[in-house]
Amino acid sequence: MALDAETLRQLVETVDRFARERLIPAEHQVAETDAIPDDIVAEMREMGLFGMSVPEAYGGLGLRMSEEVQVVFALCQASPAFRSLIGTNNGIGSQGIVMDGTEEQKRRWLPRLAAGEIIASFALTEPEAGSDAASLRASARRDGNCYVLNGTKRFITNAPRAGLFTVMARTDPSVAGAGGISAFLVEAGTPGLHMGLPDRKMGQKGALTADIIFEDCRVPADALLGGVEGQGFRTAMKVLDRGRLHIAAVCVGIAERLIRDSVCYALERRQFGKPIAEFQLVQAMLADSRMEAYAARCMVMDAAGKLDAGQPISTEAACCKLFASEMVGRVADRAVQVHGGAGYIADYGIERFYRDVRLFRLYEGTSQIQQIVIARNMLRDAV
Ligand code: COS
Repeated sequence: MALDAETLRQLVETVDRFARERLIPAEHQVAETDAIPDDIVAEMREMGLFGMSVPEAYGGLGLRMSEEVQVVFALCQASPAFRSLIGTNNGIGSQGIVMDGTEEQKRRWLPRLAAGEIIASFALTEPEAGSDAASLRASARRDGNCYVLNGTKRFITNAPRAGLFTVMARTDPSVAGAGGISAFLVEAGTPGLHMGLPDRKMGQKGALTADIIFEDCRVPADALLGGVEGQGFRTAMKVLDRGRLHIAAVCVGIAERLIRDSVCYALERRQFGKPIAEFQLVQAMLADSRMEAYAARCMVMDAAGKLDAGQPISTEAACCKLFASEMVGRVADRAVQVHGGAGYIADYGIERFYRDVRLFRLYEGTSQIQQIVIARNMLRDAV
């Protein structure tokens, strides 16, 4: 649904205020406890944040991508842990169902995902299949009216909280690559589905990941996404195209927060008898960060507009993810530099962002995978 300009402005303003008044003050607690307080989760549910990308017909806000990214810019001025909680329900955890699910699967799952009643996870990566996702080994063997799943999935975002997993598994062992892979909707609590301990990560405390292990996990045949075998990898790639654009928007929001904090600090902090903001070498760092964040924002808005217009955006999404995730790494590095020694001290929060943003160059496809996607598409389009 295209919101009218005034409704969109109000939504973005509400999320902006929520981030400033509720989320930023809770960042330290989230990092210390590795958990998001229940009252904040409840408020996120009430605001509809779990269902931004779910069509209105299934209980979501049904935002267009160009609207969703503007909400994400505002939300992501706060720690990325908050976005991560709603990220899978809006992105990789729900979009497979939105794009390729049967009507029955949509009716069964999307309203609960949109309401934030359950959390969705996306289980593609395995111990031996990361960037080379099509080499995954998890298997789903047909047995009467069921499929029997076996295998291990690694680094699965929100797995410890999830009520529903979209699991990519090989239904046709005779096909080595993408064609033998199917997607399944597996409920948490299904016998044979085991959860690993939450991973101990470099950053992004409060955003949980874990292994999930399938041991003769039996799911009904109607858990097959879209009811068609052999489509799982293509679904995953389409979901990731959209997800990469969303992550680029996350990077823009965080970069803008870090720039704001750097400007405030540079105006307050005095050395050599004046605020460090008056020194041109500090100004150069601020200006470079502003320039790069602006470029990334423009890229994201352009690609989102193309997606809304129904154009293919595989190349644009990879460009956005590549540029924005590398950009926010540089911005975070400069933010530490502007803050000097304080940038290295936990109390100021800047070092936490420095660690948090490192993940964006890795998940939903490394920077090198984005380069491959962009170059492959260029070469394909040239012939
Ligand atoms: N949209 C729709 N279909 C796509 C697609 C896209 N963006 N990208 C690929 N496909 C289809 C291809 O058209 C092909 O279909 P056909 O068999 O019908 O021709 C199939 O998927 C296989 O594509 P391809 O041959 O390009 O697959 P590769 O094994 O070479 O892998 C990369 C492609 C490397 C791009 C893919 O494995 C990838 O993105 N890896 C990173 C995975 C990732 O991001 N992991 C993060 C974990 S999730 S948080």
